[in-house]
Amino acid sequence: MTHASRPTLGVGMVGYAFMGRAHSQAWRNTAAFFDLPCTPAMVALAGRSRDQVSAAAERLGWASAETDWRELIRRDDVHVVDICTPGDTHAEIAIAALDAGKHVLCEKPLANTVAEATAMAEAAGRAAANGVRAMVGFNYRRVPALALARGLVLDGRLGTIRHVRAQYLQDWIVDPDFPLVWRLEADKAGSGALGDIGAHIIDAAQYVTGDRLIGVSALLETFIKERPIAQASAGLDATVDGDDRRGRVTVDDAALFAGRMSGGALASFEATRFATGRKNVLRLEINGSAGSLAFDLESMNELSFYDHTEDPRTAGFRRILVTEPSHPYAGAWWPPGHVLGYEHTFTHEVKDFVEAIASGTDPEPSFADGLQVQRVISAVTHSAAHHGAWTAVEGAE
Ligand code: SOE
Repeated sequence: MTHASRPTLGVGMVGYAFMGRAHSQAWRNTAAFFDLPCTPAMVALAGRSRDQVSAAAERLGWASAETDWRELIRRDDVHVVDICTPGDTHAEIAIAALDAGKHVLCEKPLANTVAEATAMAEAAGRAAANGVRAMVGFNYRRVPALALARGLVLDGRLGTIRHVRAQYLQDWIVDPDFPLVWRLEADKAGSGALGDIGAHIIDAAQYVTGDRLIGVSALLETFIKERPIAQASAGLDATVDGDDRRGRVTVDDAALFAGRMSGGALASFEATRFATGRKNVLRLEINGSAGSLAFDLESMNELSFYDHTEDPRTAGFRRILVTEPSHPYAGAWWPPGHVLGYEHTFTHEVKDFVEAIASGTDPEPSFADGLQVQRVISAVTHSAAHHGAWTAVEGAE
């Protein structure tokens, strides 16, 4: 089938800040690199301010702009709704879109509470019965090296998994004068480092091992309790604008927890925005009876693999450059050794989502997966509020 004769998949997106920009580039580029069964059309972008959303639509490649997401959902030319707004709006938009028969891609974390995530997973279940698909945007699953890691675990190359060690380290709020942006307000973001970046390592660890966290013992800390009031739309790069009023930080700055995985492994997780000098470090190490894997997002085209079955005289961690055509996603891009970046994870996410829609299969991570991560977050919050008391993850056997 030529590209021109393929059906069009009309996409509408809500939100156009950091994640909206990342998703826009994916919707723009995926069909140019992957042989998609249908062609995404960037039909409309929704945001509250007419001037700003129109300018963003033009800059990011959307054909039109809406000032109300409800209008986006009502449009017949929109088949997919992509939600890139703060967590407090995810449930309302996603449920309305699914109930209206639109496929939904929703940024992580799925919601701000277990109750919201449960309602969203139920809506996704109802929609699936009518061929409507929902996926949550844990984009790091689509780093080729992490997808390869998952494959090696599935092939049994690690044997029985004993340890999972996961870290997500940033430092963008180390300065006590960094303003109180929405990510630091519980009513908008749900939680702090825990839900924003902790959610990523919870999902990545569970995805790579195929196991689930069943219980946790946790600590949460808010080092800076008050910060200068920010302008409403301020993002990660916000600056103080001379206003010296301060407001209360209502989320965690850092989360640290130990856990048990369903397969018997012991796990440790650390998510912080106070790791000075660490800008966006996602590290995952997994030790099994037959070998180990190590990944670091700062070297995202590499995976370290130790094969414990090799001759001990020559065994050792070796660095696999994950850019071969036989590696996940890599063949669609450049010749071996020509590396990929952060934005490609979103392109791969869109590819998988579009293929699932076209083939009528449920994409992963599903809203049920997003709900399960939310339950882990809730168990961590509960444990931390009870001096680190052991807390079972709801739904875990
Ligand atoms: C900000 O902390 C953030 O942009 C997260 O929200 C993203 O999900 C992560 O990929 C990078 O850091």
